[in-house]
Amino acid sequence: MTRPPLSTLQSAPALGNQFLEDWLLRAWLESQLPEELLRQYHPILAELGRQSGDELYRMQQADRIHEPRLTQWDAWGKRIDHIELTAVWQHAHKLAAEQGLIATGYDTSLGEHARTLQFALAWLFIPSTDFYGCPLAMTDGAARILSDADNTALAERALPHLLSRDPQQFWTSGQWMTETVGGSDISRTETVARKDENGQWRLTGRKWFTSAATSEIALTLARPEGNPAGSRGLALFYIEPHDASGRLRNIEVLRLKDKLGTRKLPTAELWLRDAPAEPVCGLERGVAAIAPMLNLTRTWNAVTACTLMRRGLALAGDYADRRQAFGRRLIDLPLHRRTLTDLNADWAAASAAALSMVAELGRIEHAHPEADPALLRMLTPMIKLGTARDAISVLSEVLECFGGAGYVEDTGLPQLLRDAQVLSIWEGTTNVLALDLLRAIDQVGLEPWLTAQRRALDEIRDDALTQIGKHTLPVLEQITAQFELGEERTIRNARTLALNLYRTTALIALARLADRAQTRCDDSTAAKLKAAALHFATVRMRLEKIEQHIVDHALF
Ligand code: MFK
Repeated sequence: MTRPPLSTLQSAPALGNQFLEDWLLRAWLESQLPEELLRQYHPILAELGRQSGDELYRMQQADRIHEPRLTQWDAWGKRIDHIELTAVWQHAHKLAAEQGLIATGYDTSLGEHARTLQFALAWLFIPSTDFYGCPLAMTDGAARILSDADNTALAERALPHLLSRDPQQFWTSGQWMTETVGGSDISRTETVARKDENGQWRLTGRKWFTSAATSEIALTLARPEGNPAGSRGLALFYIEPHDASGRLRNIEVLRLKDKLGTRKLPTAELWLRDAPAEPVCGLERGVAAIAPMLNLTRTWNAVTACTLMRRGLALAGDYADRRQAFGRRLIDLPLHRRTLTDLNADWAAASAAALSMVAELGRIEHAHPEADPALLRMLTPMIKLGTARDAISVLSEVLECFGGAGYVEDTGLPQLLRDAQVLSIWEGTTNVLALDLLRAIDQVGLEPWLTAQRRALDEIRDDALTQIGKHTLPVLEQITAQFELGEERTIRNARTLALNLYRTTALIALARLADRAQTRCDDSTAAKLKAAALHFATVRMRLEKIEQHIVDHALF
């Protein structure tokens, strides 16, 4: 048998230090943080960036075919419902605690920058840990709720674990919401809460999609017996699913979900049969009570979208530098270079939007006088839905940048696209979030958003960057002026409105970052950011037309 000559083999893409090579993340931190904090965190981020591109990435690839395994019965017939996690997940738990992936966000000594630093760590951690960011997102949400809930007993019990940097003490939290009646319309939740003869609350119902089923605690919704229908009749409960010996407490794991992506994540279907639970904050208004968790997991979702795009683009960029085709490196082929430019501009705009949302969150939690909760209420659904859609389209193109190799499982590349697909589903689909955005606009109007965008534009000094921003705002003011809230037409246009608002927000955030980079970053980084902003504005900004007269066509 003749073998092809070895010289025809070309090398695989490789990753360098994922912090030092990430010009956008570094520019963001340089433009946001006081010098002393930057100096303090630079070595920490550089070390995590090194691990992310080196041993964590190698470990992830070596562990590629493994998935969590559910064993429901032991050899002697006892029900055990044990979930065995993958090696990456076991390591990720330890690393997340040690690196303070949750604790940093609640470190009051970091002031308004706590969230920026927390999500900078997450930025580097997420793409190399097989979606361990999912339980971290929910843990963050639980920590927020328990910090604010005025329930001293639960706060004293759980918060030291959720905020621990000791892997032995660190707990993660699940969020058990979706039931068979639906993941979007939570108001129809069927799980019932009743008090037993000892005064202990117990929950009975079937939770259909519970991600990170191995977490030490979970927040969940149930309807106390006798409460009215609808979301107001639901209450928020705290659960510790396992007893001290690790056995589930009146909970059965019916199966692990056979998902398109995020396959390392043990998403389970659970049956609660009088599972003991504690109310977190009263016995009604459960959806409102869990909303802070939803908003935080949506923030993590947006950051995850950007980090997955970044991972795909880092690999595609490296590959383009080494792969030869048509007598040249891919990067020297004009059309390939242009494609990578388009994708990097999309990523840069998405990232600037997501990171500015994170900064606003940090300012609000630190009671910054200029921070505006109404603005964040709008930004969260808008940026979650926009970055999720970007991640799916960018990562689909990233796979194409590798030709056939992008379609082959053992390159590790297809997983990127499959995982990204969950981002527009988990924590609210595009349509649900578009409607949530309308609800937020309905409450406070567009003014908080317009004010923030105008203020950002006013700060821009560079001529070219000023032009692109200024061009966009009047268009948006015009479009939004045509909206009549509550009208059927507005609801039908909600997705278009949301995406237009998202793209404009992203462009302005990127233009402002590019402008700041001119005084705070090195010339090469500033030039890259300016190029990304101009490219996004002139080539990639895709404002969609709002239809004033939609008629029902007989399509479906
Ligand atoms: C990581 C990988 C994961 C692996 C696989 C997972 C696959 C997918 C699994 C899933 O199923 S994920 C789906 C998760 N589900 C969601 O994220 C919920 C999506 N639905 C919504 O967000 C709906 O908008 C909502 C459930 C909130 C609507 O419910 P209602 O009952 O119609 O709520 P309503 O009446 O609008 O609001 C109730 C209260 O909550 C109001 O407060 P008040 O009682 O004071 O009036 C609202 O203002 C408040 N609220 C709702 N959304 C809020 C909020 N407050 C702040 N922020 C928000 N986002």
